[in-house]
Amino acid sequence: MEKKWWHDKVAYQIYPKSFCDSNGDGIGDIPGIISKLDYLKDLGVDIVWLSPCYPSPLADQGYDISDYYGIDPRFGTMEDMDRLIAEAKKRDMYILMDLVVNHCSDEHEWFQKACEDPDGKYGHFFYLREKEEGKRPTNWRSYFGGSVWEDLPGTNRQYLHVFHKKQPDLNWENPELREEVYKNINWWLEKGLGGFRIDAIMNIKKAHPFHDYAPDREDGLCSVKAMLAEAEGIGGFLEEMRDRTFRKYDAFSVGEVFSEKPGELPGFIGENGYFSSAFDFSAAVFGKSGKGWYDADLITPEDYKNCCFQAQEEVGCIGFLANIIENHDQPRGVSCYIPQGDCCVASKKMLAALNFMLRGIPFIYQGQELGMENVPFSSIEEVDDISSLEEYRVALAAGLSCGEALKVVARYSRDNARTPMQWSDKPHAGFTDGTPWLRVNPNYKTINAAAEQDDPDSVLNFYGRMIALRKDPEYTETIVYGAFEPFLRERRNLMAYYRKGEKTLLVIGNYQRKEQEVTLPVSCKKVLLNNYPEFSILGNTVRMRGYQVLILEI
Ligand code: TEU
Ligand code: CA
Repeated sequence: MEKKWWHDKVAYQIYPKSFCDSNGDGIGDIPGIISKLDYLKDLGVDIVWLSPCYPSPLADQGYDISDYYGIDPRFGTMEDMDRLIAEAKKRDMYILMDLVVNHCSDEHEWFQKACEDPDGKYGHFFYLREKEEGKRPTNWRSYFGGSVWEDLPGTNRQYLHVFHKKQPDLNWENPELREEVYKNINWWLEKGLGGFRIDAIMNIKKAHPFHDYAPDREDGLCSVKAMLAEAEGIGGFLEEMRDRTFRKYDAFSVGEVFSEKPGELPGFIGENGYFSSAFDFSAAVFGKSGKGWYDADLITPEDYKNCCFQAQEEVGCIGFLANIIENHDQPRGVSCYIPQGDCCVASKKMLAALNFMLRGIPFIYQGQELGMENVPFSSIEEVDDISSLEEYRVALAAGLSCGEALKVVARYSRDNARTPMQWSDKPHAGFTDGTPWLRVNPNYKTINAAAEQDDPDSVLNFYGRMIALRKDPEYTETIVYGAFEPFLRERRNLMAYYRKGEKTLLVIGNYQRKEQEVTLPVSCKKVLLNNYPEFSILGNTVRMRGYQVLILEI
């Protein structure tokens, strides 16, 4: 396999609105990000992905873009952005922007022009259909609830939106639209960006001609996913995009790729794939039901192991997955993947190491390195996220009480990941001098960067050690390129695997509160990382404490 500059990198996702506020307006901003670049560099981060900071009405927190060539004044100026790219470069770091081109905002100029003249050039940038009284063009339900069809203001048409009605879908079948997208990507790459994270990309190819599918809920609608499952030929668009943009700049691209069809992985991230990498969402989607969050199954340690292992085995050496514990759309990983009641410093470190040592490119989401946890919501009024509010409604409609519905939303809400970054024990966790746009998690007094920097046993310092190990020239080849192979796969509440390259490493996590004995296949040469002070071995048998994790060279 041809080596690429991103293979051995460590990436970090910033949610700009909640990362660091430099001017006291309660909203994180680009100058705030610049002020924390040294923090990220010290941690060992190479690639920084920013969730959208383009001009946006923020109907979906910036995933509704009204100008692809600008920076929202809330987040700063284009000069700030240029400075961020330059400051990152000085530190050998790369900035990724978020590429949101399945849809734009209904406040984008293209959409405004489509409303003025639906038969003109910009009408063809969207999916428009003739409006028929009392009838929708199709019965598809949008991701955020309700029909995907909405009246095009001032016309006799309706437009398609698979997400919120303020996010009209762009018509990728139209070559003129595609040209606009490529022009924009190249404009940013010319500025010296390292690349892009590519949003919701599986939605750009629709199944034509549009038709109804069997309803899957009482609202008579069916999930838009039924249509996407029938769509063929996304590869044509993605190849064209790659060749016209990323490839020319040797840029890194990581796709938000959901539910690709069996056998499609090599096309996406293989040697000549559409993207450099794609996120592994297998644990994030585990147990989710078509009915809604209220019907989801909790994930157990065995399930988590199986999700990771299946994804690793499927990808093999085809390419590199982007491994995540959480992102801005997910609850905090430590609150989901660690059995309830067992979330503690040791178990957080165990989860971190088990995920981080998988083959692929590790992506850390802001605050994950501190062990940030879900929020104790006490009322639905505290929830901002549109998808959580819809899921609350769905849960109530299914007969849950307000209290039960709130519990469901609290478990899965995207706001869990969107509360301000916890920098210190100062007011509002040191995120802002003003009033934060979203409430700070009350646990910031103990879980915060300043306190953890001073504590050698903190989650933060454990992340630092893991990253340092990945960058240790003795081990880089094995950790980056070494093959993944399960160890004692059938053993309950044990998640263990080899990484086999120049060296052989064994990663072992005792995924339970109880102690557990593990007999090593050969003797241990060296303990590279341990989340406990002790390492108790007799012969080749290790006695592992609750939630102990070990990275061994054997
Ligand atoms: O998410 C795409 C996606 O598939 C979402 O439906 C996801 O499953 C949902 O957020 C769970 O509640 C991307 C972005 O990451 C997300 O923040 C945006 O809301 C969405 O696209 C629309 O741009
Ligand atoms: Ca600000």
